[in-house]
Amino acid sequence: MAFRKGFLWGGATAANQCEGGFSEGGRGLANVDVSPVGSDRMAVISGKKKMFDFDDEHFYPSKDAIDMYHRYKEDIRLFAEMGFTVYRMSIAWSRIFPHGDEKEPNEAGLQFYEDVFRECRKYGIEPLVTITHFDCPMHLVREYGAWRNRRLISFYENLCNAIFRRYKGLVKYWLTFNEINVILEAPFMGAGLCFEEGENEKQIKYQAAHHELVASALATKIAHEVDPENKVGCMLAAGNTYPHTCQPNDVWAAMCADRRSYFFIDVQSHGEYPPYALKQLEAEGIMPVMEDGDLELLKKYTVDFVSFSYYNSRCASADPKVNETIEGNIFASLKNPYLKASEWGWPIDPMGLRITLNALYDRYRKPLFVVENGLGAVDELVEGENGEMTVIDDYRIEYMRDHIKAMRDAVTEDGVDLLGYTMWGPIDLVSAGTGEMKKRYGFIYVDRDNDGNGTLARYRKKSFWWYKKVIESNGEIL
Ligand code: P53
Repeated sequence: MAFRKGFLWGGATAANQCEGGFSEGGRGLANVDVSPVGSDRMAVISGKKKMFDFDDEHFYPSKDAIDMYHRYKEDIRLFAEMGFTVYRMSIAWSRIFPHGDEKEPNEAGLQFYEDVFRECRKYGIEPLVTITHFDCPMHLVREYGAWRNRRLISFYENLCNAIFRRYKGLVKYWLTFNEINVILEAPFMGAGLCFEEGENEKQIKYQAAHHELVASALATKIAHEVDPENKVGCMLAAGNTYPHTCQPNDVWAAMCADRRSYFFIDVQSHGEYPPYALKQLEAEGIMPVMEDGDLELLKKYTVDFVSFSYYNSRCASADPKVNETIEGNIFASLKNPYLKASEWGWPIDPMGLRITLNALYDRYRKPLFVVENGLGAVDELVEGENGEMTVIDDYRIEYMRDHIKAMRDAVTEDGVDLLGYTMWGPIDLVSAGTGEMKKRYGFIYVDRDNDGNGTLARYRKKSFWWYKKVIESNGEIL
């Protein structure tokens, strides 16, 4: 048997990319709502162009997304039909605390997620809950400058207290911050950060990161106090970096690129700032301001497990000429000539998943959880044999099969301790990077386009039936 008994199989979503209902149930506005689809998105999510509210010129796909706020029963039933034993989802902070700084939580928001968790439990699906998946109440952005302000720690603590208490017994697996390292690459999306002319952006990012790291440690503390059964994980946007050549400076460049991301997990898992980070922050004069007790908190409340997303490996060079050819989306990277890429230019590298699993297990020696992986592609809806609409998505099946095989090798041949696998976007949803609907990951097709047209009807793709078998056979039949 390759995967352990009780291995958790499922899919992962994020509130703002699927719920919609952006102003219902007393929900407040969040940074993720005001990020439009289209050419301005990159500038907005990276904090370069301030967009603090909706305007008439842009379309904001997260306002309605795929309307899971109203359709979650139908969608969870479809997940159950595939045999999911876990469903990773996130809580929209501004449903629970619409402004973020209230004393008391919003009952309608708390009730909504209680209903969702009960619906999961009805089918024996374990919820895995991301406390913040890129979202921050807009009021905290405007009034406090979001995570650059230390007061965010106590607002986040209030959120944790409210949800850990309310969902005690319903939820056991928690992730503190989705892709915590994205704060460096897309600071408005990752942490609500915007910058003024002349500010030291890097300093602000690391100060905000320090606040998140302390908040994450506090979340672990509270979670364990409220219920010793709770398991808390960190979450990294992973994908190992390869040197462009075996020239030692390229190897060094790759190592530095990886450390840029590892930094966060080094703190969350080992409980201290790693020596290389201390040296660098000091040398650049951007050491975060810390308060008494911060370092003790970080040391004492490390995570129970390490989770990560894996879409592709990366590639780095020390040669400025070579670096001129870097292609950017969020994680700018050199092209790897040995790998094919998706329609969005993301390299496809199953072996890279095995490498990443091993690198993380060697480094942290804690249980791992693959909480995102998948292929964003253009799908064509056609009429299936039974007369129902479907998508013949063999390309997606191939991507997932190869990645699950690589994961199996890491478990059976390398001895990596793996808790589960939640592929990204089991139902088509709004893309975080581009805001498109056209970039689809799902086993379930949603009838909606980039401009918001469509019936929102759900259709099972070919991969739906494939994944059902994968789960049934615990990863034996691929
Ligand atoms: P989209 C960039 C690189 C790696 C992971 O991404 C990323 C991003 C953001 O684009 O984000 C994660 O939708 C994230 C999800 C996101 C998913 O990857 O741009 O946790 O919210 O949807 C896929 O194709």
